[in-house]
Amino acid sequence: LIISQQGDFVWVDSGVGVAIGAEVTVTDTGQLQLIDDEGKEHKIKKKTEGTIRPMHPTSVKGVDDMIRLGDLNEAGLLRNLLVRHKEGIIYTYTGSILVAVNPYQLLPIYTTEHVHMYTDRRLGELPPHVFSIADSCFFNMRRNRKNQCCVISGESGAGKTENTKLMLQFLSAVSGQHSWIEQQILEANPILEAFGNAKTVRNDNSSRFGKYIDINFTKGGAIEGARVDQYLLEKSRVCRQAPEERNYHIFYYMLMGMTAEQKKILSLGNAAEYNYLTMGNCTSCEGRDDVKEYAHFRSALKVLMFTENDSWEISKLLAAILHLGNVDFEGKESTIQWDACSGGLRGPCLTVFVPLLQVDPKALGKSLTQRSFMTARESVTKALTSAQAVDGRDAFVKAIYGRLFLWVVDKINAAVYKPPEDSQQSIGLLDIFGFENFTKNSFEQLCINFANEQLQQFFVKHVFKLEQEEYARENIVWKKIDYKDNQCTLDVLANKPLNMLALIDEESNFPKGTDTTLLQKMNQVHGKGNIYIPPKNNHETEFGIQHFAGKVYYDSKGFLEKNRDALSSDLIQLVETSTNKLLKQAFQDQAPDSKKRVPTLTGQFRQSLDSLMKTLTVCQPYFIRCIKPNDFKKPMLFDRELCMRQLRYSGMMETIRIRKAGYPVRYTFDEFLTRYRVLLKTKEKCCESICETVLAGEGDWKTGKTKIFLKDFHDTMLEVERMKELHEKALLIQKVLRGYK
Ligand code: AOV
Ligand code: MG
Repeated sequence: LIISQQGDFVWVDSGVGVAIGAEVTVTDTGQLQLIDDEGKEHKIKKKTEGTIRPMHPTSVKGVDDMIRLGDLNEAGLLRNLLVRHKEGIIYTYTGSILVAVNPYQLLPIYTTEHVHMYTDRRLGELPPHVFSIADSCFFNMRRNRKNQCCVISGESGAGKTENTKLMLQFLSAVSGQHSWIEQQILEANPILEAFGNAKTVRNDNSSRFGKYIDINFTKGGAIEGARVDQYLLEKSRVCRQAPEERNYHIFYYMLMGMTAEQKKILSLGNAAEYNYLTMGNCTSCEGRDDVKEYAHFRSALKVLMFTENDSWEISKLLAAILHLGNVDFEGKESTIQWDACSGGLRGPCLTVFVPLLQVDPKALGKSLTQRSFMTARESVTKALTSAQAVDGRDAFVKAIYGRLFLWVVDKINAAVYKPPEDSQQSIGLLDIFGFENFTKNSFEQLCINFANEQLQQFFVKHVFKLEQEEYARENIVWKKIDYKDNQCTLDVLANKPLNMLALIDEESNFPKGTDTTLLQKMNQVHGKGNIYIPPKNNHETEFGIQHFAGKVYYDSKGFLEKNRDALSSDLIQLVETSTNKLLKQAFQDQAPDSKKRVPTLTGQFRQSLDSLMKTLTVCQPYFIRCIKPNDFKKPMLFDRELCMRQLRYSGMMETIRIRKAGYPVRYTFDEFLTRYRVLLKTKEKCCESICETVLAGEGDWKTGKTKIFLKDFHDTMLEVERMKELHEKALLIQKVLRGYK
């Protein structure tokens, strides 16, 4: 019998999914019974015995590095995170890959003492921590003279943005100067988040854009500057929000935080009065103090060199957006009630826009309600229907907000980016919007999930493909490890001829193209494969895609319009006539008569993702895999099924296997000797000898044709020994020098 005594731990088949851990206890009547990890009792009967298995000691309390798990299976992996989460330990390694479970509470593990503790210590010397990854990036950048990047992934709400900020906090602390530039880099975040983050049902502070922050260091390891790249802000949110979601934080900050006087000048009231802020029926966000955040936002603007005037100009445009959202179009042929200003019953009077957009109110009214176009001979105008006018207005608002966001990012870069002087190296942090699957998904979700597919492929390539290819090249004896490759999904989305994104673009450029014709083409080209899931019948507008992280259904309605992202030439011309400098500056490149075809959104997005992938490929990558423990944003709640799903699709099981069997650290013989010559105790100058002396009996390492292959902890051992050796030598030299005096 496996169960012998009280206090033993076992695995019990839980019926659904993976086995659950359980402890042997004694009932009042003296019988042995099992209490599983979720507190459920299991009677021990003869017939259940077959479903009970002993637990390896490493799984009882859990381990820092999953590679050390004795029960190397899904149950073991899941329980390891669970028991650690119960004790408030959120970080766990898989070799040098960090798994971070969102604690949904403030933990006392990010203090200055922790920064000091983790500074200049090798990975694995101390308990797993995001600071340790940051320190490793910093150390490796300097040791290997190679740019580093850290790819932080996980679904919406898993903790990517928080961990990115913690990496930044650590890097700016170890770079050591506590200078202006470090403060500027840190303070760029509250500005970016004010404009680019919002409350969604998944995350109260959800990033609605992707960002890559590249931090540049001098040779001496001091921060010299940084650059922020942004990816595809979700502009539709400015005009529409799903139930229980908010618009971008900045609007609520502003309405709560501005003085009554300022608001009066901008004719602003409370959030509840604006159509654009109330679609989700949610104007406040629990746990967010919009007044305080506004104060922080304002002080951050100062740090990033935005003038008082800049800040006021921004407020003017934001106010204009809110007022535009309240403009009412009447009748079949739209008209704006010119003089319906009384009491603001029917939306704002157009004169409210005069000080904000600095345009002629009549011209504004016209460009919102009419469209002009060229016939063969002359230019004619045609009245828009109310519905068309609403669409045109929303497109205008999205363009203003989108361009304002880009202008803000440019302005931040102007403050923090310094062209390299002292030949420099960099650490890049990638924090994009996480994988999303809502009840209704649209074009934005397709773009977001496409970006996540790309990142997953980058991970797969690095951790599985390149790794095993190199073993083969170097004649290392190796048994191939299988892994889930999402390349097929990426091919259907973006690589094959007539891939989905190409079809969306083609249809967008085709004047007669509609969402229906797009759907037909996608069915035709991809309907037979197993990645694209066509609609059930001809009336359905939803199609599905089998993503690495699960099936997602997208509503094709609105795809083309969102992708075209077009603005009527009337509104562009209106902007030309404006005397608002910021507005004009933001729209600078949008010449109305430019013959060049404006790139579509997917076009732009693909291009920027491609260039991101190129950047990442030449860096030495680190990975942080964030896990969301429950759907309720609650501390101390670990939903086993939800976590298992995330571990599965992120390929964690296979990752542990390859990291355990493989040799993720490698040096050419030359590099190895240069660095570890100090450890050479014998005369023969070869790497093997160093390894034999320093790593004696500690797991296996391999010598290839040109390189030496090590486990992550070998690297740590070598570095620790090297430090010791150098330290002793330094002491010796000091002694000798003192002797001379
Ligand atoms: P995300 O970036 O991964 O989602 P966030 O980093 O915004 O997720 O985390 C969501 C929320 O979880 C935060 O606002 C915090 O309240 C909490 N949280 C996450 N990590 C920690 C931590 N280490 N300590 C304390 N609280 C934490 V999205 O941007 O939606 O994909 O698009
Ligand atoms: Mg985020």
